[in-house]
Amino acid sequence: MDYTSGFLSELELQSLRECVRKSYDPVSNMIELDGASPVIEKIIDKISTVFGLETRYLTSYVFLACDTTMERFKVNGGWHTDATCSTIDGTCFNAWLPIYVNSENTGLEIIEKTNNPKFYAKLGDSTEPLAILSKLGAPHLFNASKEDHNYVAVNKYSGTLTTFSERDLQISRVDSPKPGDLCLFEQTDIHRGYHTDGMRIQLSLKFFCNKAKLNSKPTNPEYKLFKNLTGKEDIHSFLAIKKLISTDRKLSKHGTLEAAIVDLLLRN
Ligand SMILES: O=C(O)CCC(=O)C(=O)O
Repeated sequence: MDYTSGFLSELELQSLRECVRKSYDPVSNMIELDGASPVIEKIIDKISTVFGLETRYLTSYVFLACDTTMERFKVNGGWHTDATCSTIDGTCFNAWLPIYVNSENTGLEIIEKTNNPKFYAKLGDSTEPLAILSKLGAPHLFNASKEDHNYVAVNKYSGTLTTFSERDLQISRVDSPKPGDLCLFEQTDIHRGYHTDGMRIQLSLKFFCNKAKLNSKPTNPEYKLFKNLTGKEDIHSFLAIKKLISTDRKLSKHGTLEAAIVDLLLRN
């Protein structure tokens, strides 16, 4: 991973906040960032400098981290890989960029492949959909395990279970980020946000390597439907169709409240 403190200037940050305020739809946390292309270009340049890879922008998500939104991670811990890495066959990056922070205890943890090669070798292909559950949340999955592990990674495609403990892994951390800082990491690196007290509003902008293709394996469940409907192969059209066929337009109980908070906190 690569961390840059003060990646955005105050002016760039203000303009990005304004884009988020205008585009935020509380039904979905996927966000169209109209007007944010200078920031997107800056991130593409940064990925090229640090990782030596040419990438294209895919989409963005907005996160509001507060005690209520983090509640659902309490049982299973929140570790995950990003779903886009199962849609795309090739290297994908997550650009984690806080735009509002008023908490001292907030940040990100990443289990990087480069620092934990043996662990990832056990997991198999890390683009395959992975669910990570804790002993507290799924005790029955630990019955056969002789080890004193507290997590299990379930590869839903290959059907393999890998138990593990955080104490055996090298975990990279971003603690107390400031708005406008940037953390770049691969989407197949298992990660989670952590947070208590106050609020953090943050963007996760997704990028994919120029050479990447749409994943045509069965691990991408909508691929065949997309192909039948459009005959196309490009990643952006796939994402548009995926959005179109998604029927989940139910507003969360907190949805309208979250929209009001995001709007209020991001006013410059
Ligand atoms: O920042 C967070 O709390 C979660 C972010 C995350 O999971 C992501 O960017 O994929």
